[in-house]
Amino acid sequence: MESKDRLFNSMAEAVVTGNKEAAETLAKRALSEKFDPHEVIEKGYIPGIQKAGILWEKGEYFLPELISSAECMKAVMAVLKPALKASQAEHFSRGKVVIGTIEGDIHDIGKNLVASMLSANGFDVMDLGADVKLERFIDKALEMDADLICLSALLTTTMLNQRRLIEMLKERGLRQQFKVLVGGAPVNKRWASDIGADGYGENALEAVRLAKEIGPKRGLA
Ligand code: B12
Repeated sequence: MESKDRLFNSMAEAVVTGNKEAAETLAKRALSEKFDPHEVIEKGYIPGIQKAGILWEKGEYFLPELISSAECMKAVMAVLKPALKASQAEHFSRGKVVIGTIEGDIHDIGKNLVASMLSANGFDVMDLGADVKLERFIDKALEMDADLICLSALLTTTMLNQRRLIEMLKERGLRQQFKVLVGGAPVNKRWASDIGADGYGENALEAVRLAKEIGPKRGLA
């Protein structure tokens, strides 16, 4: 147990210091020791990017450091993704999801995590990336007859686009056709209810729980 905690600490440390090689090596080690990839992300790596964020807020880190930490998260997710998928035993689709970081916003670490977890939990996920135009979310959701649209926003300015997207769905008479989940650091339950979203998830696990609860039109969950 103690060694597991030590491993988690080393993972966080690798992300904080932007040591991509160490971050990847530790992820591979965790896999070879058969650790649960969800736990590894939640307890090992997320605390690292959060700490980098705190150092940035304190003015001790600047953009280059933050970018290095973000690169570590991406590298680690690439290593862990197959294991996340493999940990999902069922092979039916729980529903179709369109996900992306909203227009004007390039933060994609949290969105990637949510997308990976949804996919690992049996959803068909179409990840549109970051800085996604509002029309594109709607076009794609229509094209694939999605159940859920998941919108990530990390900036107080871009979270306004979550509201805008819901307005656009209403204007086009499509609001009933898709459930909309919102998330991201500045977002909360109150905001979700103010803008008429169907749900707010504080983290990736919560996103999965909500998606299972409210998601599928076809009652597969
Ligand atoms: C890493 C980071 C960056 C990286 C992003 C790299 C990348 N590829 O994503 C870089 C360095 C590029 C960056 C750039 C900028 N950043 Co920045 N960044 C951060 C930082 C430190 C961490 C974000 C993160 O990845 N967290 C870890 C992930 C795992 O958490 P998360 O994103 O919150 O996601 C979780 C939940 O929110 C939830 N979730 C997320 N999305 C969704 C969606 C749904 C549907 C659901 C249900 C749940 C859900 O689940 C996720 C997993 O648990 C935050 C600080 C913070 N406190 O958030 C600042 C922060 C978000 N950035 C900030 C700023 C200002 C910027 C810049 C404008 C800086 C600049 N001057 O250029 C630019 C943005 C440019 C733009 N147009 O987007 C501010 C925002 C302030 C504000 N109030 O708006 C913050 C808060 C830092 C600060 N305190 O000043 N940033």
